[in-house]
Amino acid sequence: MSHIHWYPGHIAKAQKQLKEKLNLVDVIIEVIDARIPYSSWYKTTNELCNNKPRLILMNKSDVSDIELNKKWAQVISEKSCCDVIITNLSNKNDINTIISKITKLSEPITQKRIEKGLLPRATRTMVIGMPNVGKSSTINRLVKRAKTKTGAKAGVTRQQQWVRINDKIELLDTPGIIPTTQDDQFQALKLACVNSIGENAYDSEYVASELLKILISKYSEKIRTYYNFKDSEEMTIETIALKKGWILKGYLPDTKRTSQLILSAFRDGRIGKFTLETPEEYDLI
Ligand SMILES: Nc1nc2c(ncn2[C@@H]2O[C@H](COP(=O)(O)OP(=O)(O)OP(=O)(O)O)[C@@H](O)[C@H]2O)c(=O)[nH]1
Ligand SMILES: [Mg+2]
Repeated sequence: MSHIHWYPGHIAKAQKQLKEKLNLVDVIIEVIDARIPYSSWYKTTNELCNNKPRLILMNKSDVSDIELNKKWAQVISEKSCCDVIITNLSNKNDINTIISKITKLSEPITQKRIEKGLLPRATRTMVIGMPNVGKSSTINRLVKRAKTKTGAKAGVTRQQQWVRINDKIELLDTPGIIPTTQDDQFQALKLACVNSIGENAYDSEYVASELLKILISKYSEKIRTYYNFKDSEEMTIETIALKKGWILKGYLPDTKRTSQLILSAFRDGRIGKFTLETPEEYDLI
């Protein structure tokens, strides 16, 4: 089995910087990826963030399983004891909900400042999450401008950056972090599937073939229809390559290209709206 080396140096630095900024911020927004809610969710955020008021955004809901979105949001809300909002890039309705939740979470802090006779100031909100889950895109949506850099690969944000959304709220964008405590290879595999791990850290043929197995076990009909496979036909990277005509000289299947095409079709939601894990698999229900 191929090993996934998911811990690049810039993440260690980012984790240190995150801890340094903790005392400055009032509220934490944690962004997770709705296609892998369990694997992209920090189970230890409370300890990591000194029990600061927290809101979880389950993002990329446009490319994940609608039924599982609701189920996961409820489970994560119960387990984390904080509100979970289902969000995606093209949804405009969630922006006001996010802003009003931040305001609500910051009320006790504002109240304390008033009691201490301190001047009111904007609520400082730190946006955290694993790489590529959509932290910077969410900030841009909240400010309605491309204030932060975004991109379809892990590690686009390299440095922390403050962004003001109005005179009441400031947001701190942070580089995506995979916790050092996460060494579960199956979770690492799923993080690779959603592009949360830099592509130099893994073998794309291995990740695509494992993704294919998960999709066949969970969404067999949709994936067979997409690649035009009958129930009786075996579906592998090789057979997909041959069927699609992605072949090399000598009629050999081009497994490298096929793997990359399977990964990008999944990541873009072209095959279907898929969620790779259920709460039952993790004994959460
Ligand atoms: N389909 C879909 N794509 C999204 C959504 N939100 C963000 N993206 C895309 O996901 C990619 C990553 O978004 P970013 O905002 O850069 O992610 P990030 O969490 O800031 O990533 P790092 O800075 O690398 O940690 C970009 O290509 C975005 O366009 C969403 O809700 N749905
Ligand atoms: Mg970013």
